[in-house]
Amino acid sequence: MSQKTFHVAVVGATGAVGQQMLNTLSERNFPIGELSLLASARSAGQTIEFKGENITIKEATPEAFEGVEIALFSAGGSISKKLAPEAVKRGAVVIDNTNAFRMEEGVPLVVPEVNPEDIALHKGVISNPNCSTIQMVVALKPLKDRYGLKKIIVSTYQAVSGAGNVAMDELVRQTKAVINKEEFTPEILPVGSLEKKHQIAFNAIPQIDVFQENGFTLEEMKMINETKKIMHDQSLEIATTCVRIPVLTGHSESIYIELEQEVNLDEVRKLLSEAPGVILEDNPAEQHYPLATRASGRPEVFVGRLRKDLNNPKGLHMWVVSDNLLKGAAWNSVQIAEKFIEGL
Ligand code: NAP
Ligand code: 3JN
Repeated sequence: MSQKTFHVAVVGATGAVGQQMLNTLSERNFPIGELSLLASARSAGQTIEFKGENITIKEATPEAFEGVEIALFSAGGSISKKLAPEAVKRGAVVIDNTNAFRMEEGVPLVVPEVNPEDIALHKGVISNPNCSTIQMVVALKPLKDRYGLKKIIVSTYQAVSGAGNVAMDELVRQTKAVINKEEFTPEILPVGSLEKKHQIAFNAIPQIDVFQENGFTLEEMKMINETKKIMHDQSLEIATTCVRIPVLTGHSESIYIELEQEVNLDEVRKLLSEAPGVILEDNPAEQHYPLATRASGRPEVFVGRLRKDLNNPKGLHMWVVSDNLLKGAAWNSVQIAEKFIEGL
Protein backbone atom coordinates (compact mmCIF):
# COMPACT_ATOMS: atom_id res chain seq x y z
CA MET A 1 0.00 0.00 0.00
CA SER A 2 1.40 3.43 -0.87
CA GLN A 3 2.07 5.77 2.08
CA LYS A 4 -0.10 8.89 2.44
CA THR A 5 1.87 12.00 1.63
CA PHE A 6 1.21 15.59 2.71
CA HIS A 7 1.38 19.06 1.21
CA VAL A 8 3.87 20.73 3.56
CA ALA A 9 4.70 24.44 3.73
CA VAL A 10 7.83 25.83 5.37
CA VAL A 11 7.34 29.49 6.26
CA GLY A 12 10.69 31.26 6.78
CA ALA A 13 12.40 28.69 4.54
CA THR A 14 15.45 30.91 3.97
CA GLY A 15 16.13 31.48 7.69
CA ALA A 16 18.50 29.76 10.11
CA VAL A 17 15.63 27.63 11.50
CA GLY A 18 13.92 27.18 8.11
CA GLN A 19 17.11 25.79 6.57
CA GLN A 20 17.35 23.24 9.39
CA MET A 21 13.65 22.40 8.91
CA LEU A 22 14.39 21.48 5.31
CA ASN A 23 17.46 19.42 6.26
CA THR A 24 15.44 17.61 8.93
CA LEU A 25 12.44 16.93 6.67
CA SER A 26 14.85 15.49 4.12
CA GLU A 27 16.87 13.40 6.59
CA ARG A 28 13.70 12.01 8.22
CA ASN A 29 12.25 11.25 4.80
CA PHE A 30 9.05 12.99 5.89
CA PRO A 31 6.16 11.91 3.63
CA ILE A 32 5.94 15.06 1.49
CA GLY A 33 3.70 15.05 -1.59
CA GLU A 34 4.15 18.75 -2.33
CA LEU A 35 6.48 21.28 -0.67
CA SER A 36 5.78 25.02 -0.57
CA LEU A 37 8.72 27.20 0.43
CA LEU A 38 7.57 30.57 1.72
CA ALA A 39 9.50 33.63 2.83
CA SER A 40 9.37 37.41 2.39
CA ALA A 41 8.89 39.17 -0.96
CA ARG A 42 12.68 39.73 -0.91
CA SER A 43 13.32 36.01 -1.48
CA ALA A 44 10.38 35.24 -3.77
CA GLY A 45 11.61 33.80 -7.07
CA GLN A 46 14.87 32.43 -5.67
CA THR A 47 15.25 28.66 -5.50
CA ILE A 48 16.27 26.22 -2.77
CA GLU A 49 17.34 22.66 -3.49
CA PHE A 50 15.37 19.97 -1.67
CA LYS A 51 16.19 16.31 -2.34
CA GLY A 52 17.78 17.15 -5.67
CA GLU A 53 14.92 19.34 -6.86
CA ASN A 54 15.08 23.14 -7.17
CA ILE A 55 11.99 24.62 -5.54
CA THR A 56 11.04 28.24 -6.15
CA ILE A 57 10.40 30.31 -3.03
CA LYS A 58 7.06 32.11 -2.93
CA GLU A 59 6.01 35.10 -0.90
CA ALA A 60 4.12 34.09 2.24
CA THR A 61 0.58 35.33 1.57
CA PRO A 62 -2.80 33.94 2.73
CA GLU A 63 -3.39 32.40 -0.72
CA ALA A 64 -0.05 30.56 -0.58
CA PHE A 65 -1.67 28.19 1.95
CA GLU A 66 -4.34 26.85 -0.45
CA GLY A 67 -4.11 23.04 -0.27
CA VAL A 68 -1.43 23.03 2.45
CA GLU A 69 -1.98 20.30 5.07
CA ILE A 70 0.96 20.89 7.42
CA ALA A 71 2.56 24.34 7.78
CA LEU A 72 5.83 24.74 9.70
CA PHE A 73 6.21 28.40 10.69
CA SER A 74 9.51 30.06 11.66
CA ALA A 75 9.42 33.59 10.26
CA GLY A 76 8.83 35.47 13.52
CA GLY A 77 5.84 36.07 15.76
CA SER A 78 4.18 38.84 13.74
CA ILE A 79 4.14 36.68 10.57
CA SER A 80 2.68 33.77 12.55
CA LYS A 81 -0.01 36.01 14.07
CA LYS A 82 -0.97 37.25 10.62
CA LEU A 83 -0.69 34.07 8.55
CA ALA A 84 -1.21 31.07 10.86
CA PRO A 85 -4.98 31.77 11.10
CA GLU A 86 -5.07 32.01 7.28
CA ALA A 87 -3.36 28.63 6.97
CA VAL A 88 -5.72 27.06 9.54
CA LYS A 89 -8.74 28.60 7.76
CA ARG A 90 -7.61 26.78 4.62
CA GLY A 91 -7.40 23.43 6.43
CA ALA A 92 -3.75 23.25 7.48
CA VAL A 93 -2.38 22.25 10.84
CA VAL A 94 0.20 24.84 11.87
CA ILE A 95 3.28 23.89 13.86
CA ASP A 96 4.53 27.26 15.02
CA ASN A 97 8.08 27.93 16.15
CA THR A 98 7.36 31.44 17.46
CA ASN A 99 6.15 32.94 20.69
CA ALA A 100 2.88 34.05 19.01
CA PHE A 101 0.51 31.44 20.48
CA ARG A 102 2.62 29.48 23.01
CA MET A 103 0.83 30.70 26.10
CA GLU A 104 -2.67 30.80 24.57
CA GLU A 105 -5.16 28.50 26.21
CA GLY A 106 -6.21 25.75 23.82
CA VAL A 107 -2.88 25.82 22.00
CA PRO A 108 -0.77 22.78 22.92
CA LEU A 109 2.88 23.58 23.65
CA VAL A 110 4.65 20.35 22.86
CA VAL A 111 7.94 18.58 23.42
CA PRO A 112 7.34 15.03 22.18
CA GLU A 113 9.51 13.39 24.89
CA VAL A 114 7.51 15.21 27.59
CA ASN A 115 3.86 15.84 26.64
CA PRO A 116 3.07 14.17 23.29
CA GLU A 117 -0.51 13.56 24.44
CA ASP A 118 -1.20 17.32 24.25
CA ILE A 119 -0.92 17.22 20.43
CA ALA A 120 -4.40 15.70 20.20
CA LEU A 121 -5.89 18.78 21.93
CA HIS A 122 -4.99 21.18 19.09
CA LYS A 123 -7.53 23.37 17.34
CA GLY A 124 -5.35 24.06 14.30
CA VAL A 125 -2.16 25.39 15.91
CA ILE A 126 0.47 23.45 17.86
CA SER A 127 3.25 25.56 19.35
CA ASN A 128 6.91 24.63 19.51
CA PRO A 129 8.50 25.99 22.71
CA ASN A 130 11.56 28.22 23.00
CA CYS A 131 14.83 26.35 22.41
CA SER A 132 16.17 26.90 25.95
CA THR A 133 12.97 25.49 27.42
CA ILE A 134 12.94 22.40 25.20
CA GLN A 135 16.36 21.01 26.12
CA MET A 136 15.76 21.64 29.82
CA VAL A 137 12.39 19.86 30.01
CA VAL A 138 13.68 16.85 28.05
CA ALA A 139 16.45 16.41 30.65
CA LEU A 140 14.19 17.00 33.66
CA LYS A 141 11.17 14.90 32.63
CA PRO A 142 12.53 11.49 33.79
CA LEU A 143 13.61 12.98 37.13
CA LYS A 144 10.26 14.72 37.64
CA ASP A 145 8.45 11.41 36.93
CA ARG A 146 10.58 9.49 39.47
CA TYR A 147 11.15 12.00 42.28
CA GLY A 148 8.71 14.89 41.76
CA LEU A 149 10.09 18.31 40.83
CA LYS A 150 9.83 21.28 43.21
CA LYS A 151 12.28 23.93 42.03
CA ILE A 152 14.56 24.81 39.10
CA ILE A 153 17.35 27.41 39.02
CA VAL A 154 18.93 27.62 35.57
CA SER A 155 21.57 29.76 33.88
CA THR A 156 21.87 29.48 30.11
CA TYR A 157 24.88 29.97 27.83
CA GLN A 158 23.18 30.55 24.49
CA ALA A 159 24.68 30.39 21.01
CA VAL A 160 24.25 33.32 18.62
CA SER A 161 22.38 31.19 16.04
CA GLY A 162 19.37 31.52 18.37
CA ALA A 163 19.19 35.11 17.14
CA GLY A 164 19.21 34.16 13.45
CA ASN A 165 21.58 34.23 10.50
CA VAL A 166 22.41 37.92 11.06
CA ALA A 167 23.72 37.21 14.57
CA MET A 168 25.97 34.41 13.32
CA ASP A 169 27.38 36.78 10.68
CA GLU A 170 27.87 39.43 13.40
CA LEU A 171 29.89 37.06 15.63
CA VAL A 172 32.18 36.08 12.75
CA ARG A 173 32.57 39.71 11.63
CA GLN A 174 33.36 40.98 15.15
CA THR A 175 35.76 38.11 15.90
CA LYS A 176 37.76 38.85 12.75
CA ALA A 177 37.74 42.58 13.56
CA VAL A 178 39.00 42.03 17.12
CA ILE A 179 41.76 39.68 15.94
CA ASN A 180 42.78 42.12 13.20
CA LYS A 181 42.59 45.05 15.67
CA GLU A 182 39.99 46.79 13.45
CA GLU A 183 37.26 49.19 14.62
CA PHE A 184 33.65 47.90 14.52
CA THR A 185 30.20 48.87 15.77
CA PRO A 186 28.01 46.18 17.37
CA GLU A 187 24.76 46.07 15.38
CA ILE A 188 22.70 43.01 16.30
CA LEU A 189 22.85 41.79 19.91
CA PRO A 190 20.93 41.90 22.17
CA VAL A 191 17.94 41.43 19.83
CA GLY A 192 14.62 43.21 20.23
CA SER A 193 13.60 46.82 19.70
CA LEU A 194 16.57 48.09 21.65
CA GLU A 195 18.68 51.18 21.25
CA LYS A 196 21.89 49.75 22.63
CA LYS A 197 23.95 46.92 21.13
CA HIS A 198 26.91 45.15 22.73
CA GLN A 199 30.01 43.36 21.50
CA ILE A 200 29.48 39.58 21.43
CA ALA A 201 32.96 38.48 20.28
CA PHE A 202 35.04 37.45 23.33
CA ASN A 203 32.19 38.53 25.60
CA ALA A 204 29.12 37.25 27.51
CA ILE A 205 25.91 39.32 27.37
CA PRO A 206 23.47 38.70 30.26
CA GLN A 207 20.49 39.90 28.23
CA ILE A 208 18.46 37.91 25.70
CA ASP A 209 15.51 39.92 24.39
CA VAL A 210 13.88 42.84 26.18
CA PHE A 211 13.61 43.43 29.93
CA GLN A 212 10.24 42.94 31.61
CA GLU A 213 8.91 45.02 34.50
CA ASN A 214 9.93 42.30 37.00
CA GLY A 215 13.63 42.57 35.99
CA PHE A 216 13.69 39.27 34.07
CA THR A 217 14.17 39.35 30.28
CA LEU A 218 11.56 38.04 27.86
CA GLU A 219 13.71 34.95 27.14
CA GLU A 220 13.88 34.24 30.88
CA MET A 221 10.11 34.65 31.27
CA LYS A 222 9.51 32.39 28.26
CA MET A 223 11.50 29.64 29.98
CA ILE A 224 9.54 30.10 33.22
CA ASN A 225 6.05 30.22 31.72
CA GLU A 226 6.59 27.59 29.04
CA THR A 227 8.13 25.05 31.45
CA LYS A 228 5.10 25.32 33.77
CA LYS A 229 2.71 24.87 30.82
CA ILE A 230 4.55 21.89 29.28
CA MET A 231 4.91 20.17 32.66
CA HIS A 232 1.33 21.03 33.63
CA ASP A 233 2.55 22.39 36.95
CA GLN A 234 1.80 26.03 37.77
CA SER A 235 3.26 25.60 41.28
CA LEU A 236 6.76 24.80 39.99
CA GLU A 237 9.32 27.25 41.42
CA ILE A 238 11.66 28.39 38.67
CA ALA A 239 14.29 31.10 38.24
CA THR A 240 16.25 31.75 35.04
CA THR A 241 19.24 33.78 33.88
CA CYS A 242 19.79 33.77 30.11
CA VAL A 243 23.20 34.72 28.74
CA ARG A 244 24.42 35.05 25.14
CA ILE A 245 27.94 33.73 24.54
CA PRO A 246 30.19 33.70 21.46
CA VAL A 247 29.33 30.19 20.29
CA LEU A 248 27.74 29.68 16.86
CA THR A 249 25.49 26.71 17.62
CA GLY A 250 24.54 24.73 20.74
CA HIS A 251 22.94 26.15 23.87
CA SER A 252 24.41 25.04 27.23
CA GLU A 253 22.61 25.21 30.57
CA SER A 254 23.74 24.93 34.18
CA ILE A 255 20.71 23.58 36.02
CA TYR A 256 20.08 23.15 39.75
CA ILE A 257 16.92 21.30 40.73
CA GLU A 258 15.22 20.46 43.99
CA LEU A 259 13.18 17.28 43.90
CA GLU A 260 10.41 16.15 46.25
CA GLN A 261 12.53 13.22 47.50
CA GLU A 262 16.18 12.51 48.20
CA VAL A 263 17.99 11.59 45.00
CA ASN A 264 20.21 8.61 44.32
CA LEU A 265 22.91 9.54 41.82
CA ASP A 266 23.29 6.02 40.38
CA GLU A 267 19.56 5.85 39.80
CA VAL A 268 19.58 9.36 38.23
CA ARG A 269 22.30 8.20 35.82
CA LYS A 270 20.27 5.08 34.94
CA LEU A 271 17.07 7.10 34.41
CA LEU A 272 18.84 9.61 32.17
CA SER A 273 20.71 6.94 30.20
CA GLU A 274 17.36 5.31 29.39
CA ALA A 275 15.38 8.52 28.78
CA PRO A 276 14.13 9.16 25.22
CA GLY A 277 16.09 11.82 23.36
CA VAL A 278 18.76 12.06 26.08
CA ILE A 279 22.43 11.10 25.85
CA LEU A 280 24.22 10.83 29.17
CA GLU A 281 27.80 12.08 29.03
CA ASP A 282 28.92 11.98 32.64
CA ASN A 283 32.40 10.67 33.22
CA PRO A 284 34.52 13.29 35.00
CA ALA A 285 37.46 10.86 35.30
CA GLU A 286 37.73 10.91 31.51
CA GLN A 287 36.78 14.63 31.32
CA HIS A 288 33.70 13.49 29.44
CA TYR A 289 30.76 15.90 29.65
CA PRO A 290 28.43 17.61 27.16
CA LEU A 291 30.01 20.17 24.83
CA ALA A 292 28.31 22.49 22.35
CA THR A 293 30.85 21.51 19.70
CA ARG A 294 29.81 17.84 20.01
CA ALA A 295 26.07 18.50 20.33
CA SER A 296 26.01 20.71 17.23
CA GLY A 297 24.38 18.88 14.32
CA ARG A 298 22.84 16.23 16.60
CA PRO A 299 19.14 15.91 17.51
CA GLU A 300 19.58 14.74 21.12
CA VAL A 301 19.87 16.51 24.47
CA PHE A 302 23.21 15.82 26.21
CA VAL A 303 23.36 15.67 30.02
CA GLY A 304 26.37 15.47 32.37
CA ARG A 305 28.28 16.99 35.31
CA LEU A 306 25.75 15.31 37.60
CA ARG A 307 26.34 16.18 41.26
CA LYS A 308 24.27 15.92 44.41
CA ASP A 309 23.99 19.25 46.16
CA LEU A 310 26.37 19.52 49.14
CA ASN A 311 23.71 20.96 51.47
CA ASN A 312 20.35 19.71 50.25
CA PRO A 313 19.91 15.90 49.87
CA LYS A 314 17.02 16.60 47.47
CA GLY A 315 19.16 18.93 45.33
CA LEU A 316 20.92 18.01 42.08
CA HIS A 317 23.21 19.91 39.68
CA MET A 318 23.66 19.19 35.98
CA TRP A 319 24.95 20.55 32.67
CA VAL A 320 22.62 20.21 29.68
CA VAL A 321 23.59 20.93 26.06
CA SER A 322 21.69 20.68 22.79
CA ASP A 323 21.68 22.02 19.24
CA ASN A 324 19.32 24.99 19.54
CA LEU A 325 18.38 24.93 15.86
CA LEU A 326 17.64 21.17 15.85
CA LYS A 327 16.07 19.92 19.09
CA GLY A 328 15.49 23.57 20.03
CA ALA A 329 13.54 24.31 16.85
CA ALA A 330 13.54 22.33 13.59
CA TRP A 331 13.77 18.76 14.89
CA ASN A 332 11.23 19.36 17.67
CA SER A 333 8.80 20.78 15.05
CA VAL A 334 9.29 17.91 12.62
CA GLN A 335 8.99 15.46 15.53
CA ILE A 336 5.62 17.07 16.40
CA ALA A 337 4.60 16.72 12.74
CA GLU A 338 5.61 13.03 12.79
CA LYS A 339 3.59 12.39 15.97
CA PHE A 340 0.68 14.35 14.50
CA ILE A 341 0.49 12.22 11.35
CA GLU A 342 0.96 9.03 13.41
CA GLY A 343 -2.24 9.99 15.24
CA LEU A 344 -4.32 10.56 12.07
P1 NAP B 1 16.34 34.36 10.38
O1 NAP B 1 17.54 33.55 10.08
O2 NAP B 1 16.48 35.83 10.53
O3 NAP B 1 15.22 34.07 9.26
C1 NAP B 1 14.00 34.74 9.21
C2 NAP B 1 13.07 34.07 8.21
O4 NAP B 1 11.80 34.74 8.25
C3 NAP B 1 13.59 34.17 6.79
O5 NAP B 1 13.20 33.05 6.06
C4 NAP B 1 12.83 35.39 6.27
O6 NAP B 1 12.67 35.43 4.88
C5 NAP B 1 11.48 35.17 6.93
N1 NAP B 1 10.71 36.40 6.94
C6 NAP B 1 11.08 37.60 7.40
N2 NAP B 1 10.13 38.53 7.17
C7 NAP B 1 9.14 37.88 6.53
C8 NAP B 1 7.88 38.27 6.00
N3 NAP B 1 7.45 39.53 6.09
N4 NAP B 1 7.11 37.33 5.42
C9 NAP B 1 7.55 36.05 5.31
N5 NAP B 1 8.73 35.61 5.79
C10 NAP B 1 9.51 36.52 6.38
O7 NAP B 1 15.64 33.89 11.71
P2 NAP B 1 15.55 32.42 12.36
O8 NAP B 1 16.64 32.25 13.32
O9 NAP B 1 15.37 31.40 11.29
O10 NAP B 1 14.25 32.58 13.21
C11 NAP B 1 13.00 32.81 12.63
C12 NAP B 1 11.94 32.77 13.71
O11 NAP B 1 11.89 31.45 14.23
C13 NAP B 1 12.24 33.66 14.92
O12 NAP B 1 11.78 34.98 14.72
C14 NAP B 1 11.49 32.95 16.00
O13 NAP B 1 10.15 33.35 16.00
C15 NAP B 1 11.62 31.48 15.61
N6 NAP B 1 12.69 30.84 16.36
C16 NAP B 1 12.34 30.00 17.33
C17 NAP B 1 13.30 29.41 18.09
C18 NAP B 1 12.90 28.53 19.21
O14 NAP B 1 13.47 28.72 20.26
N7 NAP B 1 12.03 27.59 19.05
C19 NAP B 1 14.64 29.64 17.87
C20 NAP B 1 14.99 30.51 16.87
C21 NAP B 1 14.00 31.11 16.11
P3 NAP B 1 13.65 36.33 3.97
O15 NAP B 1 14.93 35.58 3.84
O16 NAP B 1 12.90 36.45 2.69
O17 NAP B 1 13.81 37.64 4.67
O1 3JN C 1 17.79 33.72 21.34
C1 3JN C 1 17.68 32.49 21.35
O2 3JN C 1 18.63 31.75 21.60
C2 3JN C 1 16.35 31.88 21.08
C3 3JN C 1 15.47 32.83 20.38
C4 3JN C 1 14.23 32.57 20.11
C5 3JN C 1 13.40 33.55 19.47
C6 3JN C 1 13.98 34.59 18.74
C7 3JN C 1 13.18 35.56 18.16
C8 3JN C 1 11.82 35.52 18.30
C9 3JN C 1 12.02 33.48 19.58
C10 3JN C 1 11.40 32.33 20.29
O3 3JN C 1 11.24 31.30 19.65
O4 3JN C 1 11.08 32.41 21.47
C11 3JN C 1 11.23 34.47 19.00
C12 3JN C 1 9.76 34.48 19.15
O5 3JN C 1 9.28 35.02 20.14
O6 3JN C 1 9.07 33.98 18.28
